[in-house]
Amino acid sequence: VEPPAAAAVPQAGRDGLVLLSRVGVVDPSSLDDYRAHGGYTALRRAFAIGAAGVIREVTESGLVGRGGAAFPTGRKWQATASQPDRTHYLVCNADESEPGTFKDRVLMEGDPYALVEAMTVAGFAVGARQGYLYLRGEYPRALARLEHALGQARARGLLGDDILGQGYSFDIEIRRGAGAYICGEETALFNSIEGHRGEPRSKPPFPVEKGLFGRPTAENNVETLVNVLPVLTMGAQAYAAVGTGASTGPKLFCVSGSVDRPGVYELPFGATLGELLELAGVREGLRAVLLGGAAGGFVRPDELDIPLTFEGTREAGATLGSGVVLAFDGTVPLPRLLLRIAEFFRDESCGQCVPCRVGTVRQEEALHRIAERRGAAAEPDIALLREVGRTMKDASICGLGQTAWNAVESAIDRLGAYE
Ligand code: L3W
Ligand code: SF4
Repeated sequence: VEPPAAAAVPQAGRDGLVLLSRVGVVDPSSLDDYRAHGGYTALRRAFAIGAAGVIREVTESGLVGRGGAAFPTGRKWQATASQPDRTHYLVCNADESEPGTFKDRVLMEGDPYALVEAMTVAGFAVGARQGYLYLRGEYPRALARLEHALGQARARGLLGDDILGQGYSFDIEIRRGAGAYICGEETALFNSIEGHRGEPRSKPPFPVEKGLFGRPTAENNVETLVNVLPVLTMGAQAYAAVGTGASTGPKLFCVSGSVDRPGVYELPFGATLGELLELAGVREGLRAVLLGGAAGGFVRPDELDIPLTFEGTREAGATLGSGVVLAFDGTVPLPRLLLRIAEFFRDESCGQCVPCRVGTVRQEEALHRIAERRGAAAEPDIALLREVGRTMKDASICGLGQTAWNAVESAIDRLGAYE
């Protein structure tokens, strides 16, 4: 399903928008227009305060990763920058593939120069001369706009040797994914760039120490990188004043399903799930909300006061993930939906480790059996699902296997899916 074009993204109003402030306003093909809307102010500030100054600001801003795991960005950059190896890399993870996620697409299509500028700032901070942008293969419009932006930036001395005469050289290469969800896992992505099978590596060592081509690498999600621009232009303190103490700054949410106005919404961390759904025009008869995508979990309609923060969702036993909010009304058959999620994980498992390769198959088989029996005598299969789910969570190598049972578990425990 095509997500809405950038210009058509419904928003609560432009006032107060930070990450989406230029989307639908700026001409995404024009570097001059980008500059006229505040572009390249952050890079100039980065050069003025130096790499250590940038890392200090990012650390003090409280910015954490927006790909789902919420790791502190300043800590990741500091750890990469401080590695003795002389070659460092910066990688942007733009392989946006979590079902229900389309925020990075909107940013890349609507404001491509922002990502180019943010990657340049990040490369400068971590001491990289080369950056890679790993782009989801199914995003041709983002590809065209980013390629054009890279060409313009090179032609105007904003990429390449001696950027802005500051003695820093950096360039960005785009690599396209080929449709595998697992290549969004950070180390599978390295393998893919290196020309190997897209299989995750065991961690540690973490990428900050041994990443792309075995070198220290900072890998960040698109939205995380774009947040660095307001951190530098607003200053760390002003940025940290947005949101809550533990989840600072603005956040993009991808709202879809049984709502009248699906799209990407920007809100400060701390708004409730109910407030967000209200903005999107939630329909009558809401049955469940899938929060965090297929790797996340379901919440009930009586839980809409959950604050949309990392700590708030954790306390509620849910997960914010990358910001997916999928609403389902009573017309959606829950067993069929769970089967679709299970099929997805079985299909996308890379097959490298047994708990996930076998577990995702067993999970799907059990859900099929339950669906065929239409609820009768589901207990033995639910017990099997729990055992398989626990094994996948505890023993899988990467996040795919570790989260493949989350949605099914929450549907059973929170929604009473098979009662
Ligand atoms: C240095 C340490 N670095 C951790 C780094 C690590 C990585 C980041 C997070 O993602 C999430 C899941 C779902 N020294 C470190 C360190 N790091 N300890 O921090 O690491 P980790 O391992 O906690 O998580 P992860 O495997 O990178 C798991 C989400 O990803 N997910 C899918 C997301 C899909 C999208 C999308 O389509 N755009 O984001 C599936 O599981 O929410 O929480 O960089 O190296 N000691
Ligand atoms: Fe591959 Fe699944 Fe193991 Fe991850 S958990 S390495 S996707 S088999």
